[in-house]
Amino acid sequence: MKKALFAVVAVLFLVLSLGSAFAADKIVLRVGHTIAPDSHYQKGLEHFASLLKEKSGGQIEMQIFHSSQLGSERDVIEGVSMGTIEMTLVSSAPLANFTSSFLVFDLPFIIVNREKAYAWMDGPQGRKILDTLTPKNIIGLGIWENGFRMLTNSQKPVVAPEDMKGLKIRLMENPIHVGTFKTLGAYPTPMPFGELFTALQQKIVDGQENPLVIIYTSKFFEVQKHLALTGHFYAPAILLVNRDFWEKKLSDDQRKIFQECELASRKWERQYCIDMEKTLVNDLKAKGMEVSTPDKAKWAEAVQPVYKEFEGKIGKEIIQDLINAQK
Ligand code: EAX
Repeated sequence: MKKALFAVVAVLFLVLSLGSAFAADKIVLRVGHTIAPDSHYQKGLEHFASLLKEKSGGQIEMQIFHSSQLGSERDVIEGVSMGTIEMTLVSSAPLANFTSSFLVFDLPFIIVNREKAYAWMDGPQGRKILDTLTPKNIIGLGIWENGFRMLTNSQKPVVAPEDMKGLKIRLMENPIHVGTFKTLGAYPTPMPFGELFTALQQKIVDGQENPLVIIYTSKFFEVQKHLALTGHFYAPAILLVNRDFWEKKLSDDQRKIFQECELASRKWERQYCIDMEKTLVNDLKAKGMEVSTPDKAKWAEAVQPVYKEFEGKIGKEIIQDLINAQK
């Protein structure tokens, strides 16, 4: 009897100590983003978190912080670089402050074929661009999607490029975006996303530009009447991880699991964006927005000088390569 009791206690002890050993091994990472809790970023990251949990047998736990809780995009990029945050998903545009290699994506109307552009971003060219972050202590895991950016404003319907003259437009902090809107005769006002809704509400700016999914989930329709389906920039979303976390905290097996889950989630998130877009124009109309469909060819022509202005900084070859890859 005593022996049996001893055996039970011994087994219990073993189970408990193994359990706490596993608990000690458990890896928790925080990921911060600036967009709404029902956005494509949040959904994609939630998908990623649940895959990671499942494939790692519960060893890797990802905690997601939406709505700029961990700071603006500039803040979270710096946080990942310094290791105060493990991961973030951000538009490529604010990365211009850290490396010039992402600038090619900021050129207006450069992305014309989503599928082919995905292949280019997922291939060696995309990898080369992502790897320019390594010296900044950042690992670029993959290129997800924010989306084609559309223009909204509170003043008037926008159809022709000339309609932009004199409008004060909030932009991300990016020299090509600013240059593009200057070329159109607008007043560009760079500002972090977290301040945008209030700025629109208080009419500090007349308008802004973002993908439909953000216009909808951030409720910009409450403070913006006019929506123009310009699709003038394509914003890739870059998944960034702190390099020390990546190289020192994760085992080889865990890194492999991480990469597999990331690839699956990237595809899932891109498809989610494409699916959402199908209904969003109607959803925004139902919320009271008036929608115009500008002639993109005219807009592309109007912003041509931007290519000349920035091609030296970006590199003619890479611009041509991205264009050719979509033919
Ligand atoms: O990365 O700031 C913006 O307008 C972006 O679209 C947003 O931060 C998502």
